[in-house]
Amino acid sequence: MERTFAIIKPDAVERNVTGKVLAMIEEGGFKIVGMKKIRLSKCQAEGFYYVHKERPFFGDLCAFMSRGPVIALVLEKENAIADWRGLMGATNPANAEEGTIRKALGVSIEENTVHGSDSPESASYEIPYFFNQLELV
Ligand code: IDP
Repeated sequence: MERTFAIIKPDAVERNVTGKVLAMIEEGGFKIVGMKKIRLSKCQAEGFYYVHKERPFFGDLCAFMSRGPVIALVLEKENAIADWRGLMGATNPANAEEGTIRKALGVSIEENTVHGSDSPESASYEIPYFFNQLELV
């Protein structure tokens, strides 16, 4: 079993499609082992996305991620990291395949509905950024 970290981003929470995303997660065979609704400060978003700090969209991305509540999740499954990236779809919803969350619900390359760890190293940073051991069941 492998764990990955996911976020349902502010665009999805604002549009009341949280339940649709959670349904796709469960239908995809993932177990939700941690879940919380929180609102990040700009500073917390910057800490979460520090690997992107040199990219031109970093400021806009952190403003977007802190503009409203998000759902933070830890998902468990065999091959969870790669399978969750597959279910999310391409970063730009315009390029995402049928059946993916970003194809179904994404708005733009920035407001693309979901986040997922891209490697075991990322998951090891991102899971404890949001959850302590007692919150993972
Ligand atoms: P990923 O979320 O598919 O792994 P990354 O390249 O790691 O994509 O980018 C992180 C997040 O930054 C994306 O999910 C998206 O919200 C935002 N982003 C990526 N590229 C752009 C861009 O060109 N313009 C604006 N926002 C972007």
